[in-house]
Amino acid sequence: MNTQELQEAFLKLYGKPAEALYFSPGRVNLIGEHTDYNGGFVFPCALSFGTYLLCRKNDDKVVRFRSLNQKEYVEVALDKLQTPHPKSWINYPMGVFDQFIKRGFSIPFGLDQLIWGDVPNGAGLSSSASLEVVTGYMLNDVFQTHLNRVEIAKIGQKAENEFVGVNCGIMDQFASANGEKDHAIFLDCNTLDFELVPVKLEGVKVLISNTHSPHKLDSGAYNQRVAECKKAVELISKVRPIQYLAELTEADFKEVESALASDPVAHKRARHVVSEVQRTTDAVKSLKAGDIDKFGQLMNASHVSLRDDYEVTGLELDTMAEEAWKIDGVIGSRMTGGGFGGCTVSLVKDEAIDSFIEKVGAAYQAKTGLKPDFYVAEIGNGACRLKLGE
Ligand code: GAF
Repeated sequence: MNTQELQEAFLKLYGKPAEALYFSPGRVNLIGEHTDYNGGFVFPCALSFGTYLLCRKNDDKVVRFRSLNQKEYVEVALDKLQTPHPKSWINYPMGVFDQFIKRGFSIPFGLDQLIWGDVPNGAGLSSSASLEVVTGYMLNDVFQTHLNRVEIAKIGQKAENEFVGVNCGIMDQFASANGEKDHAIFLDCNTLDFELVPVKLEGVKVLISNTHSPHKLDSGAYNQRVAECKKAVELISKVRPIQYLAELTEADFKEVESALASDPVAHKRARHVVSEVQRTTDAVKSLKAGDIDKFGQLMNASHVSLRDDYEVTGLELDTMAEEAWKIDGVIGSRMTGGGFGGCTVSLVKDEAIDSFIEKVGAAYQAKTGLKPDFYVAEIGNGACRLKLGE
């Protein structure tokens, strides 16, 4: 849908035109996976697809949540905005309202909202974070709360932690709020310092491959990884007090890893995190130095570590990445996002894109029985307000 069609849909639904229109993107992470909640580095970029939100104030003292992607329509009284709905998509935006109220901001009047997104659902490209951030960006604008983009990202993350129950890190919301066209964000998830690094690669595209494998990033499997890392921190802290796994260099890890001898799972998880933080630092360095081949090798190594040590890949993601590695002109390929299904991200030379789609697509379908989708990523800007009437 284009924004004109969205405005028409709003008018049809509510009988009055929208007063404002907002957008916040999904993201793809180039490297640095499952490092954010461990205080480490990530390197995501915002995509050109994301979530749109149109709204209008009302005098009815209710907030209306309506999405063109979802069947369910919910109307919530202003004094019920902090009560989660059982198992509903509404909890993502409602969690953001909840965070605003918890910070002492009042929601003095009702809102009619219409939401629509073009991030493929359940693909691990942050449709949820884009919904949270577009809601936060809208509330900040409509109620003039003067929060900056980092605060809006933090609110989105807290909404997901507290209202939805996924103990995610800040990467997705941060990328959605702070993305910049043709740049990736080198973010230190401990300090939230970040640097925008240009990703305009001569003759190379960022290709996203959607496995369409049933999305298994439920809070259970994800939260289990978060808990395993916490356990590793506790065990290591008996010999060297740390707050986050990312505080350890690979050399430090060698010195303390015997503290994890009693828990081989925690040992593997920690080894992934410590090595992934190093790979992310090295990858950004190599990109800046123009050594794209090195960047690609680090992407491949990241996938192997997520497969063997973090165990968040599975048949579909492994097949997609491993088939990609066989293609001439593929610089690197790895799973992206939380895992357990979703997408891979690959750097592919222009001339190899067609054969990638054909060969990887066929091999993937033969091995998994699933038909994949491929998108050439356009790296876009972070959350914004769009002009109406266009
Ligand atoms: C999901 C989470 F939401 C992020 O915070 C991050 O942990 C990612 O998985 C893995 O890197 O997208």
